Amino acid sequence: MKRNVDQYNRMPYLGWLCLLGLFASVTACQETATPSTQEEELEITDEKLDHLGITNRDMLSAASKRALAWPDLGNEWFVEFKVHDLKGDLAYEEGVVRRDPSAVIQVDGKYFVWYSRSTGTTQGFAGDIENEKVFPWDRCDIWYATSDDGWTWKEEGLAVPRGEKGSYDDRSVFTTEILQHEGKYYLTYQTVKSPYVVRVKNQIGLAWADSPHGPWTKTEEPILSPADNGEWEGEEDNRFMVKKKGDFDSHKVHDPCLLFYNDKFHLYYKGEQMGEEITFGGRQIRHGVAIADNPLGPYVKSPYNPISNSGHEICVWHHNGGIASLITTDGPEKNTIQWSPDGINFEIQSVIKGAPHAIGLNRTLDTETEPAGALEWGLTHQYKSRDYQYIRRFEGRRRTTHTALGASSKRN
Ligand code: AAL
Repeated sequence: MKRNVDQYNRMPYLGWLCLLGLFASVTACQETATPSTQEEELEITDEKLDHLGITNRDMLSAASKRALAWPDLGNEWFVEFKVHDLKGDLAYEEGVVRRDPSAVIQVDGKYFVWYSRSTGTTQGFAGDIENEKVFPWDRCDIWYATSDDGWTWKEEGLAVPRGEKGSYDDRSVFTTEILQHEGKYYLTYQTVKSPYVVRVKNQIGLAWADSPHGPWTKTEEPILSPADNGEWEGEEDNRFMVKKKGDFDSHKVHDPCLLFYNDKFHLYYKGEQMGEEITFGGRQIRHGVAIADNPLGPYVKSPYNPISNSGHEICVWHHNGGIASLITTDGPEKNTIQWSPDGINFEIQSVIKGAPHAIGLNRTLDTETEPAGALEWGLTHQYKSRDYQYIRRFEGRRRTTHTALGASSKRN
């Protein structure tokens, strides 16, 4: 039975429909976004009302109207997580920062992971910037570790060091990701040049090798930089004072993750904007993608950027011919898993309770067929204190029932 449910404001409605729709729903959204009349027809069946627990079809609250406009999603992407300590060299070590693990890959039967490593406490921007650390990820180098079982790890040593004084990466190299492609290995990572002031721009570097043990060759220049169309206000080292904010990535390009997709190299990244604000969803953090024919670049930012209006660290994987993305921490769409058929146009597939931070996915898992397959296990980091973070293992599991102890979970 069809009912007119739109005597009120239809815009939030359409907004949520766009926000939560699958590709098909978006098509529908685009169609209904330009109706010939002000009226909008939504199909409200008795079955749908029963499913949503809506008793009176003539008295629909704003929440009920939104629920009726939700796309018809299953719970295949609804995942919950547990986090465990690792053993060996990646167990917590006082005085050492190990954070932002890369994806886990397997070579000759051994798991490999790369990560940011530094030592010592963090003093922040009020300290002696020239000699101290402004963040735990300041003065980092990229190290790596191996494991036979994914639980006990051996730290193998330095993979990619900071550059020489005066180079674009002389202050810190950190938050790395790995791509294994046609017998070669590509590490992408964040770079900062001294001095590490609040307004410093962050760039993305790349190093490649023929073996996961290196040696690593860096590209001469960063492969990605922030947009240059923002304008600071005044000389104070303050990132909130701007004349113009500029693109979503006008201040920092972060968390690079390189995927080979549709015969091109897709560099997914997080952008921070000059003059960032706190909105109704928290920090203004968005994701973009830059695409290249060659792994070493040049990378061209997609004209569709930003491709996510929320999120934090990049966590993307191949699924069903498209790309899936875990969106955490910041923005109105945080704690969602999204999927795009083309690596650009992402739609929400599930809204989850939360997720481990800075996930390094396990690239050995089957991610193409099972929606949540990529999240079965991998690595994450956790704050032991403001100064020290350590790498842990997460396990994700699709959740389909909520039952009391001893009760049956059987459904008709
Ligand atoms: C992380 C990442 C980047 C930031 C910092 C270290 O969560 O987004 O890596 O620079 O925090």
